[in-house]
Amino acid sequence: MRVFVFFAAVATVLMLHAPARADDAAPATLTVIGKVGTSNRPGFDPFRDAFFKFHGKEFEKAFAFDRAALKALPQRTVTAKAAPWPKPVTASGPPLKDVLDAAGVADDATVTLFALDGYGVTLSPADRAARDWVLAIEMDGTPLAIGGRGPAWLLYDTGDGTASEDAEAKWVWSVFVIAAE
Ligand SMILES: Nc1nc2c(c(=O)[nH]1)N[C@H]1C(S)=C(S)[C@@H](COP(=O)(O)O)O[C@H]1N2
Ligand SMILES: [Mo]
Repeated sequence: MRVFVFFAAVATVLMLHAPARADDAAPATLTVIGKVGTSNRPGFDPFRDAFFKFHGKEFEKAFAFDRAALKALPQRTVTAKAAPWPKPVTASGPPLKDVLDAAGVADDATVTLFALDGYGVTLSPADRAARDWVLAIEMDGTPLAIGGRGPAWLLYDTGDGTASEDAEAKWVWSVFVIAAE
């Protein structure tokens, strides 16, 4: 009897800690591909990875983040303003560096951030180090949506100033994949 109670207790604890079923899991919203240090998903598959295929993004190694994983990283809030915008934006999310570190991307890697529309911006190691780049996932406390500027928006703080057109061109919205090489 005592043995039974013991095993019942162990079974209960195991059930409470069971991982979420696959259909409860959140989808990846941002994937780092190429020269990552750790993979947490299988390599490119032309059938499963239809949208990566559409964009010609094939890879062996990749590290995928769902929103919770991005929120679990340190968060920064930036104020940014570009000339054509109606008002300054308050946006928050993890620093680009923390995202790349979590994926095991080396500091001397060049990265290109690609958006859903195919727009891409390449940052050399020097470009990466020159700014406190943030991958915003919220604006004014509201999650950035697909169809808006989500899933992620590359920005940096401009304080009271206004970004130049060159700077604004680097602020990629709707980022979903980062290629490291
Ligand atoms: N995904 C994506 N991000 C982008 C662009 C784009 O075409 N697609 N254009 C860039 C350029 S050149 C500018 S000027 C701004 C324009 O959009 P916004 O000022 O509304 O952010 O976004 C930048 N980020
Ligand atoms: Mo632009």
